[in-house]
Amino acid sequence: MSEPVSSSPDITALGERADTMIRTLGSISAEPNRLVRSFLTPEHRAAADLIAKWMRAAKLDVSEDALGTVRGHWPGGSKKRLLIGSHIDTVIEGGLFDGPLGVIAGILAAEHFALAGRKLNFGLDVLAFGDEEGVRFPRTLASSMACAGIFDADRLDITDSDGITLRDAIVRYGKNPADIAAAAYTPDVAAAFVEVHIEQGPVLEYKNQPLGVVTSIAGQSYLNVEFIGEAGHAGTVPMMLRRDALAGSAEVILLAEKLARETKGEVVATVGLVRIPAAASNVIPGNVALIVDIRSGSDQARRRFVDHLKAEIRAVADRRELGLTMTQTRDVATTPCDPALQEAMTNAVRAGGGEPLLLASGAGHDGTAMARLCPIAMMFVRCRGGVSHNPAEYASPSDMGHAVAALIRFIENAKL
Ligand code: HGY
Ligand code: MN
Ligand code: MN
Repeated sequence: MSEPVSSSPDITALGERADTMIRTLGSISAEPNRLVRSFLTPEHRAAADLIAKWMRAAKLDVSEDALGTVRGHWPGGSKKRLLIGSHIDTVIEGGLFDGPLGVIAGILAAEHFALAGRKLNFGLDVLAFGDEEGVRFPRTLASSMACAGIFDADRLDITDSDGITLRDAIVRYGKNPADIAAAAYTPDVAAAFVEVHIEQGPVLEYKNQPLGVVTSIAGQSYLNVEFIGEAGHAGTVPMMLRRDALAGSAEVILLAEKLARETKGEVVATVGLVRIPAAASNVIPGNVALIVDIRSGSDQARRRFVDHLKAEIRAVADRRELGLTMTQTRDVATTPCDPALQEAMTNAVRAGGGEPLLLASGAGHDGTAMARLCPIAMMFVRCRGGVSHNPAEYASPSDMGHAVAALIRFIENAKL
């Protein structure tokens, strides 16, 4: 009996469906006026249920692992599986496309084969991870790490801002931490991991290309800095007698920006989170904590930058007679995408008429964890103005349709 043949992808219809699904998923939020969907929350549950419904409609076998990753499986002719996925959690006041696009593209691509009853030489697993943004817990990628078999159990004791441990959050979500190990794919099954993601930068738009192929995912360092000064009355303490922890923090924020600018693009540094536990307009801040997010495509440049910034932060503390605690809570190496998969992805994109750009990703992705399990590939999709982590985030239905069609071609021609 000849193999069933799936029809050639209808790019317009795929793009419109992707857009409708993205907007439907985007309506699931913890807050009415902005998109907030964090790990192991009721909103994560509702989003996971919707993803599972879509997977079942696509004729995929649906399951969920101990960290809430929703898995849609289409069996193939061997035990090998192509893993396709991204995340469904968001930053606070996030955009609709960062993460969900990769899950929805995976569902639509897998559906293309499943509805036609087409068996490939390998199975397809579409994965919806719930912990990529790291908004709820201070360490991130828990769900993809569990799939990759590199989940470290000591993170079960980290707590969110309400003091709830990851372990308790898993139990409250209805899962059993004892089942985390069973979530891991074995290398003989996981043939490759592919993620479709918005570029979150301006290059594809500038070059007028709808799709790109990712070469590597930038390495990341996190410096958690806490200054301890002396709280005081804003009206009575003379300026020269103050030990103002927020003024010291402000110096660090501007230093990180200045030093990063001096690297002329090699390193980027951001302070996006400052905590002032006893903030009041008429109190000299006595205690301030901040996180410096440092990224680079070069691990050497990033680590050199971290050492330099650490020395400067110590100098600020000394000069201002501030107490200082500084811990490096993240040191993630740059993750290369597999060269053979990059070529396969380039061919799949080119067959759609584009001339795919090769781009490094400044943003982090679940692929960093999945690369510890199997070779990875990423496809970038143009996003308007390169805007992301912002409600204005936007990818056109046409570009999303092209992305799904390219993913289908990638799957059709994959040699795993
Ligand atoms: O931080 C990142 O790059 C990703 O969006 N979590
Ligand atoms: Mn993302
Ligand atoms: Mn993101």
